[in-house]
Amino acid sequence: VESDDGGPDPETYCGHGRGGMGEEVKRKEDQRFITGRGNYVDDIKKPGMLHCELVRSPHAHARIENIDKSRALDVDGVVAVLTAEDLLEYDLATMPTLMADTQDVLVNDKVKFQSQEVAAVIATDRYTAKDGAQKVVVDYDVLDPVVDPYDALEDDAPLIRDDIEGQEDNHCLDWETGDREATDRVFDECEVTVKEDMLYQRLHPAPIETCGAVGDYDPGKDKLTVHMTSQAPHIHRTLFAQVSGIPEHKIRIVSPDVGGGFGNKVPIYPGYVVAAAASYVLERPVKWMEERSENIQSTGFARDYHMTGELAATKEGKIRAVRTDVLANHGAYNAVAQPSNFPAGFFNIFTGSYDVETAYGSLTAAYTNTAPGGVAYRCSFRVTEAVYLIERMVKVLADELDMDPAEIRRKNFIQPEQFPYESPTGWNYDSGDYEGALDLALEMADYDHYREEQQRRIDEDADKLLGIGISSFTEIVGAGPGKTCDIAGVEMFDSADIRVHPTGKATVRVGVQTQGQGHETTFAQIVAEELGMNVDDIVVEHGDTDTDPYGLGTYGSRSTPVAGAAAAVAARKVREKAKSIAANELEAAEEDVTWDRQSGEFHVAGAPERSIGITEIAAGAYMNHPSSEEPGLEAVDYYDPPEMTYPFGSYIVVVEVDRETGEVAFEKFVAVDDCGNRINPMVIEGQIHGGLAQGIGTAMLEQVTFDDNGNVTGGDFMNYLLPTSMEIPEFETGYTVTPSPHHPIGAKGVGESPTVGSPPAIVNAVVDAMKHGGITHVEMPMTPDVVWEKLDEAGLAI
Ligand code: MCN
Ligand code: CUN
Repeated sequence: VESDDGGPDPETYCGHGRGGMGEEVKRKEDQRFITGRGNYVDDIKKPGMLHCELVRSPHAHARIENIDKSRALDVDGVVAVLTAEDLLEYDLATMPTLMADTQDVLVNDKVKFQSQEVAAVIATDRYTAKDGAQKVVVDYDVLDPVVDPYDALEDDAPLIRDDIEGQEDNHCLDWETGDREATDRVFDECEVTVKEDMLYQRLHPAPIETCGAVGDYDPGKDKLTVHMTSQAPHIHRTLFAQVSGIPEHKIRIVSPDVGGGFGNKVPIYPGYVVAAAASYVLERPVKWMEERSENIQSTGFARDYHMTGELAATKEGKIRAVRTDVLANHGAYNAVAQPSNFPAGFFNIFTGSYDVETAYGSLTAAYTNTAPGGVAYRCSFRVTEAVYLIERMVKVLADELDMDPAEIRRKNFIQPEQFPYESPTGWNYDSGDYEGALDLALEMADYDHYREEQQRRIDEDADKLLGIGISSFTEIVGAGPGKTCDIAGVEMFDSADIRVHPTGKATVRVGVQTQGQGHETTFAQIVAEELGMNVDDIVVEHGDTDTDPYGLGTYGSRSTPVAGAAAAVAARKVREKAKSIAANELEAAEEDVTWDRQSGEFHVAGAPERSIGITEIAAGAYMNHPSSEEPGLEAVDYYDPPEMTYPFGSYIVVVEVDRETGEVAFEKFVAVDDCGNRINPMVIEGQIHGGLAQGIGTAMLEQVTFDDNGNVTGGDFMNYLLPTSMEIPEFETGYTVTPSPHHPIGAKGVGESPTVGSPPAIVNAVVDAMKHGGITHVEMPMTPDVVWEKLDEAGLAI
């Protein structure tokens, strides 16, 4: 359903004072969050509820020889101890991962990563369950672990996946994209080539709320209700039905308030299955709630991409080809959370914002004795890695040619008139104006001034060096289309269901799931805009498979591109019917009635005083419906996007590097984003701030590391360093608006842009500060010791 009045032109979406598109509406949900009235999984208490604690393996690689439950069962209050043997009886000992691998729910034979789930103790309260868990005696035959993906692919590496028939080594998968021959040819003939190895380190998504579930099987209704921390309740229900054999209509998944997801809550974890299975077996509600260190050690991690990047260019700085090779650590199972057909996610967007002739990428993934994962933490399905690769390489090339990194980008940008643009790896970019965003960022950053200041400090041999880093990234968000993107076979569409009630208020239900992004506000704004309603008259619901239309969930910044589109289209369907009712109420012919976006009312052409708004129309729909229409006023839309959306931006970071200590301080941090038409600028600003903070964490502090035994070194926030307000500088944000031509309201996603775009800008800045010493790369996280080593190597340390 097209808009009948010229939207998605940004000019028409300028705010009409009712809380529609473009207005800084305060987040409706914050009232309950900031007054402690949120309702999270751990807030759920049910009569007779039992508590579950998992026994986790202290070894990364070990065969289980025996499990003795007896001492645990002797603990007063322990109701049951479950092991794989018990689950086998119900055919629940294993579960499929989102990439069709098979993961143990409770380890049957061999532990494959430290903290893997071995047994579950169910007791009357959490403390008793914990006591019981400590009394489960597991005999392990400890095997040699391998945690490094390079070591894992050595001939003499211990075989991790002996459960897969025919598997002889730790090789997980190979993947390639682009044109190898054409790319090699360009590299052979090109005047300038550059190459750099870089690690995008393993990260932890770190939501405030850890994962948890309350399973509640009702034998009277023969229905299983699972409250769980889920970014994708509907697809989780489908998977639950497939795994358990319980018919799908007899399962209800409720994802109540979710305290941050960041991709952590896309996969299904054994704890969810155990809580649900235990409630089924015991016929009592069972709660499982993860502790912080369990979350850090076992949850779906992010990145762990060992990349080699290469560019081929002319002496003038025109990039002709990009080549990359990656070794990916997938952990013990292939359990990345991404569309089924994309074994490397959307990494193949690695030509970024640049118009290059040809490109080729290859990737190998390895199994290791580490927790599974790879796609999480505001990553847009591995666009983080792709953007890091290309934005780092452009800087490497600029330094090789002694060119200004802004200038070299300008020379290579895809130009506005080239859209829709097909990339050498087959992506179809919808729209962009990369130079516009870069120009604005340069101006905001006072770029020329800092370049002069940088040189001055070098000339004067100052103690603190200055570095300026740029990243001009392009993202790809909003999966589907369903024909290319699916999760476990289900096409990646999304949905919205709008019901306008007799008094003119509305309930909107969507198939996506907010974890803090503000959907209760922004989806209401879309509907308010398209129906001329006041945003306060609309309530948005989500996260209940019994009541919401089926959707694929929130991740990959897809909510606005897909469910946002569904909300707009559903609203326009309601508006179609509203028009007929308006004509009836106004006693005019339908073709004489028009809708005015400014006033949000229908009126008779040529007689603006004869107008009618949604309240009267709703009354008409229920109390005086025209004979040509059914009573009621509602519509549902299932939206399969024709394409993805390609938000973009330019970030400029100025850092000061202390030659004595290796410490890095932020002087300036400018972020210009373009997410097409903006629904709520304040929500976007919040998304950008949060994501930039996580980008700073990535670049400066965060990394999941392992010791030689495969233990996560420091599974807590004393060791896994998250940035606090002390480490976060003042951000200066700006924006441009380049609407998506195929999205009903011209919007693109934005939730992951700042995390995707900022790490390369920060690394580029630190490298830039030392480039006169010949430094071409610094690995993340750039802690003072790492930076000092580089200063020392460059002869710049004092
Ligand atoms: N928005 C807007 N105008 C646009 C685009 C978006 O006003 N043109 C608003 C949206 O209406 C929405 C928010 O910005 O309220 C983010 O929208 P979108 O880009 O569609 O992303 P999603 O809603 O799908 O959120 C997912 C994304 C991802 S994948 C991760 S990871 C992440 C992120 O959002 N996790 C978050 N931001 C997070 N923010 C919080 N607080 N908590 C998380 O767990
Ligand atoms: Cu990759 S993290 Mo978000 O897509 O849920």
